Amino acid sequence: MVETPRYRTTFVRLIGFLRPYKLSMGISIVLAVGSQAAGIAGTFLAGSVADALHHREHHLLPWLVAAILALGVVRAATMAGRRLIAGKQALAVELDMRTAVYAKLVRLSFGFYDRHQTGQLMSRATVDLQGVRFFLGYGLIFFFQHIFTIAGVALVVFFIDWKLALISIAISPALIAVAYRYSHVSHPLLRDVQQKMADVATVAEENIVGVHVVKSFAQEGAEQTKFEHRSEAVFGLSVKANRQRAFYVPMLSFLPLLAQAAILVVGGRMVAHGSLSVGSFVRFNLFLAMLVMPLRSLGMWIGQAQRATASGERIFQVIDEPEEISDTPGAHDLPAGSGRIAFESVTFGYDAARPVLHDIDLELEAGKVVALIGHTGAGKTSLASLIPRFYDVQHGSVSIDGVDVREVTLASLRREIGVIAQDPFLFSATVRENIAFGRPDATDEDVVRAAHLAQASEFIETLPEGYDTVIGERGITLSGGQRQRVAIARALVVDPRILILDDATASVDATTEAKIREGLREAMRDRTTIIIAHRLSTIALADEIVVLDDGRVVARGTQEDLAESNDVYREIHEHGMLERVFTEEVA
Ligand code: DCP
Ligand code: MG
Repeated sequence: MVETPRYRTTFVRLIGFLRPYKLSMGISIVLAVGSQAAGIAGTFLAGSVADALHHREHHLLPWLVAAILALGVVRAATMAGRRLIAGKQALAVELDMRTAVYAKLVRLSFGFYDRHQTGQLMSRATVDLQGVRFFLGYGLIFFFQHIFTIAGVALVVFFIDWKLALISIAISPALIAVAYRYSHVSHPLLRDVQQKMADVATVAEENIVGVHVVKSFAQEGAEQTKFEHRSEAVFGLSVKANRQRAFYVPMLSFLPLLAQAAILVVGGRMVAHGSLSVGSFVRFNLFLAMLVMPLRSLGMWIGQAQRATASGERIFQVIDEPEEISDTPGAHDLPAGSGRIAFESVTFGYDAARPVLHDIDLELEAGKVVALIGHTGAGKTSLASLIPRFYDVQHGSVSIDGVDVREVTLASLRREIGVIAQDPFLFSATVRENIAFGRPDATDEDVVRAAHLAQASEFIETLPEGYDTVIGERGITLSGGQRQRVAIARALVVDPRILILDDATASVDATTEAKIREGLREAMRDRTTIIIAHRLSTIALADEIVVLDDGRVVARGTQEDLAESNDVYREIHEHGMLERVFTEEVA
């Protein structure tokens, strides 16, 4: 059953989830054992009925039947109690595990999400949790119940006739061997099935999220083929697993029948010779029938434990993932300040071996607006994402008002930084809830004020239910420019010291862009603002421009300075969006 130390560790850790439920586990096991004991006693009395009939002691019959019935009631009552208690505990364990996984998922850093596919994570949070849930909830209780039944029945049959008992027990080693073999071959296979299932989830997820791309390139067919291939891989492996099951499971239930046949032959002869009572013969057969189920279930249980452990391994991989970005011991809140940002010899790469920012020294004055420009891939977004500590630098430091961002708590740091991403994500909730996301206690006035600053209030008021309109998947769809303005309002409602706008106006037309720009002018007042921009009109908002090229700061200055001295600036100016917008504006 146990293959590797890692496997054993995972198993032990899974069991650890039961620790808070020791009491209810204990009670459930006692009840489970109690119901089995009542079953064994009842079966024993059934043999006594046969003896009573054989010896014509008819007056005993009513008593025996009453006792059997009473035992039946005890059995039913304990079973009901066990189901109630164990069922609740199973649900509670599931809740705990789910909470542990999600608590980890929300704490994990951007780097983790860069490295993992959404489908893989979703499958861990759902399919794998399911695999573990049943096992942890009921598995162990069943295990004890089966073990008790097997041991109890074995004891009773030895007491009746040890020779017959030996015959019936003789089959157990073979049974255990087959069960072991089964779990041994099934574990790696089942893990592969789980893995391939996650692949399927990934393709499905990408096709749903990326439906626009798939359709606009008319790749439905190709994507379907890809999906089918992955699904077929799951099918193939599952068929293989099914073949194993089809062979081993019947085998596990057939072996005990061999023992039963032997008992019928040997025991029958003993009854004929008078060395065994009819009652004991009946008991023996009933007890053997009673053994078949637990023995077989034990085999199944091993398979289930295997599956749960395979799932557990994958869940623990998430739970064990180091939190790359977390509060350092002794972290304090970001002290009050005006928002001066300093990069000192910063080198950073998503993969430490491949830096995308090299030796950056940059100081941004408090309350000023800086436009960050550069070719695509120059490292603009990367540089900006170091300020809220979405990633940590490999060398050097990033500080705000003289304090290294790694020394302060993430919560206090991020509260002071409003980030508007290149493609802002809005929740499927009301406009109000989206704007108040970073400050759930924001009043209606706060929300309206932020929307006003972001030039969003006008269009929000024309929505069917104003600020209570549900947007996103469950509601109406906003245009790119509208989403961007809601995102700006969301950033402003927390009143951050620092504002980072990543290409915030790239996806909107010139008129909307002009409106957003107006909103920004207000929003940027008294904040240090970094605008990653491509349009000259947006860049015009800035007090200063910083030019990044290939991960290095190559120039900084005003528009006029750079127009004369900087090649990158001129190049962007001549080719990129800058020129186009510029002409549009002039026109
Ligand atoms: N990069 C990476 N992993 C990520 C994000 C980026 O390896 N999760 C790489 C891709 C680029 C480099 O880092 O080679 C810089 O990427 P940026 O996103 O910082 O580049 P820009 O923001 O300047 O580009 P754009 O104008 O296209 O947004
Ligand atoms: Mg970018």
